[in-house]
Amino acid sequence: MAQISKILIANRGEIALRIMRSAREMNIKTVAVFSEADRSALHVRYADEAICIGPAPSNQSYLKSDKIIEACKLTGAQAIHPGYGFLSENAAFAKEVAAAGLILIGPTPEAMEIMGNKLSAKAAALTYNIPMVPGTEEAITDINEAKERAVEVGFPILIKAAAGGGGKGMRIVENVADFEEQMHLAVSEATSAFGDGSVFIERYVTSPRHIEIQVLGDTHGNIVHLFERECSVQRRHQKVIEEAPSSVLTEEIRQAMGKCAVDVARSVNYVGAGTVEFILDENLDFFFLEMNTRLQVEHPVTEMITGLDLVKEQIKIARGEILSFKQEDLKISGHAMELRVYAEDPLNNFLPDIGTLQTYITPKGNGVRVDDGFEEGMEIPIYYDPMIAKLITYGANREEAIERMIRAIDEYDITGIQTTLSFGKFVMQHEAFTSGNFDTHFVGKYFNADSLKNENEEEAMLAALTAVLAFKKEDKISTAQNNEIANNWRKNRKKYS
Ligand code: MV4
Repeated sequence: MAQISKILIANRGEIALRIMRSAREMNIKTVAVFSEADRSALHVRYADEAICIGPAPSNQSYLKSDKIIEACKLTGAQAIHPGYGFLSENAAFAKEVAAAGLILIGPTPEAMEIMGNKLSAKAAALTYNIPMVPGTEEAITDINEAKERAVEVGFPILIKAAAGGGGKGMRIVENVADFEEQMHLAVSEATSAFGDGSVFIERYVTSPRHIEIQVLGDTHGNIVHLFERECSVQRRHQKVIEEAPSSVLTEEIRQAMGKCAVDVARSVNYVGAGTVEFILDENLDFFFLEMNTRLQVEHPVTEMITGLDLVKEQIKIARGEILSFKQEDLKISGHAMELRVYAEDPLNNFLPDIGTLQTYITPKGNGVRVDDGFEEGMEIPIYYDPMIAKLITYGANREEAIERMIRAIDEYDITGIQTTLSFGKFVMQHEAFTSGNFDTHFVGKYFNADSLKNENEEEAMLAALTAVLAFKKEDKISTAQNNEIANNWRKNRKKYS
């Protein structure tokens, strides 16, 4: 057993705060690291100690492994929690941490290396009978052989970079005539992007759903899965809405997918929290894609339906504890939905919208959780990922989780920057989403800026109407009258616009 009385959180924003809260509940001291741009950040104020590790740019601060390890030695932190992003899946960092005699709250460097390369991930998974998309299991070395295999597999196919991931380094090839040119482009792209030109091919599953399984492994060989999350509502490979459980999985598919996820984890003796990614086709057949060796952004929806605190589980595993539950002890209860709130303008192609939070009031009440790292008056720094919060709602069933999400979005009051809240409401109210009949093409298929313009116009007009009525102090009107006026406006809105 390892004694961990102080943890350094090598991250920032909402995830740093979220990790610190669990540590505090375990009476573990926390150390924040921060860049000069984050000097007044909430995670710095919340931690028991805080160390500035450099200038704003990530490669001069949050990615500086030597500074992070130095901060541990300076404060006496025995362990590091990397969060997600930054160094969380960096095997070299994991090795440096071990060499410094410190504990990384995460998997082994070996597991990170194997799963960080899509071909070695597939090779590991092949030691178990894991369903994979037909294609090649080795890097392409002979273009004519590859072309033959592509014809066998059937177009359209995907050319994927072995060192890629999360959608980076993927090319769709519609027919054999385009194959050679696309292959050369894919290899040169992978070489320049990842320093590794290895590519492989797979049949392109054209309208998949993106389903991932959370796994937990301890240092005694116990591995369990904590059911699935559905992450199909994505924009250019950036997840925007995640939910647990999925609206389409049957109990049978859930068990089969869960077993595959545990087998993939076992193939690398996985320790800690990890996520095994699958795609599900229209026939509800699923295929292994890749494994993420970190705690993911969307882990809260799994926490809500299982009642577990995944960060506490990670810390217990890092201390050498045995998982306190077996697979049969784990059950799904209720339904959880997460909306990532980005400082991006959905009316301007989701471009980052930097600025100051003039107003920042979070929704509250039954079944609402907000994981965020900002408060009113703070500036959104330009240096980092523009996600400012995760809005999570929980209900007895999917309908209630959706209703709560809509109510919470309406209550969330942010001014000074544009956010993806209105986009989230659009999704929650769209029939394809509410019916569960959607896939990874949802955003491309159903969303455009006009979808929000009407909504925004209506809200602006209602705000103006309400202001006029409120201004005419002598007209004491009831809510019912106000609603009637608003409804009339809605019905006759063409006269106003
Ligand atoms: C695929 C696929 C369809 N067919 N592989 C996306 C990132 C990484 N997790 C792997 N991904 C996919 N791999 C085959 N053979 C569909 C996805 C995919 C996706 C692809 C394009 C646009 C959005 C997507 C969202 C999730 C998954």
